[in-house]
Amino acid sequence: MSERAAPSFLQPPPELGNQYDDDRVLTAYLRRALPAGVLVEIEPELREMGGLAGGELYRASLADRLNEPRLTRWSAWGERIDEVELTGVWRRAERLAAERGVVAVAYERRHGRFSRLHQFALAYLFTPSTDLYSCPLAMTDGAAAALLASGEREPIARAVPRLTSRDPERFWTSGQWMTETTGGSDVGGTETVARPAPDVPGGWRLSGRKWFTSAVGAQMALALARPEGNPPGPGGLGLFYLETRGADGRLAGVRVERLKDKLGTRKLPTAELFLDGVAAWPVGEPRGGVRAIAPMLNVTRTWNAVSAAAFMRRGLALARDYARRRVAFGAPLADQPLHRDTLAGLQAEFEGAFLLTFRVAELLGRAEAGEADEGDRALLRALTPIAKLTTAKQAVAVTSEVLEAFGGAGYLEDTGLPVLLRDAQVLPIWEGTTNVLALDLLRALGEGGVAPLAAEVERALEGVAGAVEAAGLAAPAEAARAAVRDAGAWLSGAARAGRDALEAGARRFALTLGRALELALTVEQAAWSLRRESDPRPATAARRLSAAGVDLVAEVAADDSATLALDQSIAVEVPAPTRLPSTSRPLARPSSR
Ligand code: MFK
Repeated sequence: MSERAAPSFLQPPPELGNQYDDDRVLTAYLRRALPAGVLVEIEPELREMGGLAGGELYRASLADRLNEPRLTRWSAWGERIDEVELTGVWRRAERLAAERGVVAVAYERRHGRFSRLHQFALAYLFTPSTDLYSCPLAMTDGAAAALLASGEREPIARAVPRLTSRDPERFWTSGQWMTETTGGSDVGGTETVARPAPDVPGGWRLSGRKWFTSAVGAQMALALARPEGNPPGPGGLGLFYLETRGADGRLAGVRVERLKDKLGTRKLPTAELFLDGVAAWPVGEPRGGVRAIAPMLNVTRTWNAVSAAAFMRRGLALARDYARRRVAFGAPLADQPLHRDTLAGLQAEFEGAFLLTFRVAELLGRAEAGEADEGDRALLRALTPIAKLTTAKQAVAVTSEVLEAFGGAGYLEDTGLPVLLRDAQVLPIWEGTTNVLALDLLRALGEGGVAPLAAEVERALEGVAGAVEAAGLAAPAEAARAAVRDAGAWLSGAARAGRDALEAGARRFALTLGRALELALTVEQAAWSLRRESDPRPATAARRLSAAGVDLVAEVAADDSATLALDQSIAVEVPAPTRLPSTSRPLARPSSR
């Protein structure tokens, strides 16, 4: 038997270190945002999670690459069982998440208003090495928040201690069952019916098909359904609490029709379910369900932004390490100007996304600790959709570039790189698309316009003057202010022009605000890092983010959009060409010499 000759060259693969210690952006931000005593207390947990994320969990997720959850619908003897077998990383992640309190920390509130920063820092480290186990955690966190906001004593007493437990044997995750064939965005079309059930004390039974539900392994779910006799549309929906399994541990009143065949997030058992009279209890009045589930949406959207920042950071950590190991044209990529320039642009996007996301976490923590004033609450409401939509788009763009930074290796499945892009692609879709979130921003701003966002930019830029002059930050600071001013002027004009004009420009408006806020928050961090730690790197990121462009507001006629989007020709009158006077000459003539 002939042996293959050993290759003359072997490329060392990228490696990860401790993902807490190596993350200059996370660690500097926490030093700025947390009281020193809080940081000293939580740092060992973060460091430990960073070690797992860069070591054991990362290796486990690479080794488990080809595994996917499996649905077995029938037993050998013909019984309908609908068993879903999870992957090894997921089983490990479930225990770890409970033990480390990746949800619980936010509700234990050991550090008052800083508890959300603590929790989301853990989640950010945990996410990129656990095959999207962050999805059920996001739902679990959101369900706990929605139940607590409802004030409904029974489901709170039954579920919240489990959703926030650190004991893996007691820990429950929650599903969020909204999407039906009529739409994941327009949930007002929900066809699932709720009927009072005399055999269920105080309860109802739900029947209908949920087309796309998060992780089917959950022990409970919050579901939207229409109580029989309620009017059509979103106003007629109720929010219901249900438990998925009976006392025997088997699914009760729920059939798993199939697992969805998705582009990415393939470790996540996203399922199509049939609710066959599952017992459920209303959360609040059996109407106004959209309003009742909104606290869940806002928490899961924050998780979405945390995941976006985490994926970008993971991609950059790998690409940066690889740039030092990969030699081409006689030099490591890290020493080549164009490669460095490319990575620098990505790093700036990541830094902006990170700071915007964690500003939302700060405000959420403040609100939950009862320390938010009216201005903070208005800002949190507006920043949540802004952060979700802006960071999700950045995550797709950045992970796509990260793959390119590896050349052909970035396109090969067994490097473990392509999954970064596939998984990131869900972020602009999950929990509200970019357009749905842009419209939500209009809803959130209401009559008040951009005032809370302009105030936030001023807050971030307050007191940075000396550092601004020193590090070339005046232009980025002014670009952030000008973009918010421009967005405000556009909003007033579009509001006068009518709803169509407002909606047509809503995405550009929202992304402008997202980029402007990222820039202002990056300048704020830059000034602090310069003054307190003599670190010029965040200032470089601010200048770079500014150079990449902030203001996307543009005057686009709604008719033009309709024409281009649908490629429809509309009759236009074109004036006859004006004849050039006979004396005029062509602008450029080939030289006769
Ligand atoms: C690791 C990553 C984590 C992520 C994993 C996720 C996996 C899960 C997979 C999925 O489930 S994806 C599907 C997710 N679907 C959505 O996120 C829904 C997207 N659609 C929307 O968000 C629409 O804007 C919405 C359904 C809310 C529109 O519904 P309506 O009923 O037409 O809205 P309406 O009437 O304006 O609002 C009803 C009430 O809710 C109003 O309050 P009032 O009744 O007091 O006036 C609104 O102000 C309130 N509301 C709506 N959105 C809100 C909100 N309140 C606070 N925050 C919000 N975000």
